[in-house]
Amino acid sequence: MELDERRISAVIVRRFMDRLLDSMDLDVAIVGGGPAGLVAGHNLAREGFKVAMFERKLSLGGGMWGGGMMCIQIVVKEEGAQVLREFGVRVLDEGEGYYSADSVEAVSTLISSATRAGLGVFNCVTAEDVTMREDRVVGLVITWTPVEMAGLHVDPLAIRSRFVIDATGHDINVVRVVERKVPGKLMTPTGRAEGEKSLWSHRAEELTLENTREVFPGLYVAGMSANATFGGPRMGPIFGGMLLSGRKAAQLVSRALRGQGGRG
Ligand code: 48F
Repeated sequence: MELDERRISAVIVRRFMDRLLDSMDLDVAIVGGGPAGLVAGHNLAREGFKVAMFERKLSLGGGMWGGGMMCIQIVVKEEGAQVLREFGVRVLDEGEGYYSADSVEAVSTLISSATRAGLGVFNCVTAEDVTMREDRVVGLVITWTPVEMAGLHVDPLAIRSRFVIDATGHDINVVRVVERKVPGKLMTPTGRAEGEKSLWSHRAEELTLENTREVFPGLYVAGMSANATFGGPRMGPIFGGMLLSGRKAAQLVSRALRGQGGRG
């Protein structure tokens, strides 16, 4: 068989367009492919919901690849170690309740598990805005990251989603846009994004989980986004909170979808 370049190109374009068209109407749109978003996406996809992830960068994994200061190891407590083991990541017992894992193995395993579970991934795609109705967020406005980077004046596209999860980490990019542009208040003490506080690993681990919840009708926060939205501290290279937050976000959204007669 002689390879035909047109055939190669056509396969790529058709497959991608099928995926994009199929994602115009989602159960859950996850913005951000860090550890929290990946666990949430994996669990929701495994339940049978129609879920897609939009990640600004070329690669998924967010801030997990680099471990702490590019020493490619992460640290977790027992509950986080348990989540990693469930995914098949090898975990070392460091004693006294500390566990470690290779960050590259952890990220690549999460990505592989999530995509195999059925999570539709759109990398190099930035969520630049949300779509709204009177009382809730109903989807995302997306564009190619290179368009955003080049500052090109190109109109975006929009997708519909019954729920959106902001898993954009420290920057809380979806929450910020809702705070700025959607009428109404966030479900935070001040009605606005409270902003992240300085590093306190122990407290941050607890708060990440507590703060993982709905922040505006139709919009949930997970991972570092939860703490930055509700005013918790950052936690440094301890990642159990991110994993458990992703799991909790999936549970909450799953319950909400089932309450609406969802597909999963
Ligand atoms: O930052 P990130 O890894 O978020 P996370 O899952 O985990 C936080 C930890 O990595 C670390 C930490 C733990 O100690 O504090 O920072 O909460 O991943 C967030 C992802 O969101 C993408 C961004 O490129 C990153 O990969 N992202 C941010 N804004 C957008 C976006 C956007 N507007 N559209 C698409 N992706």
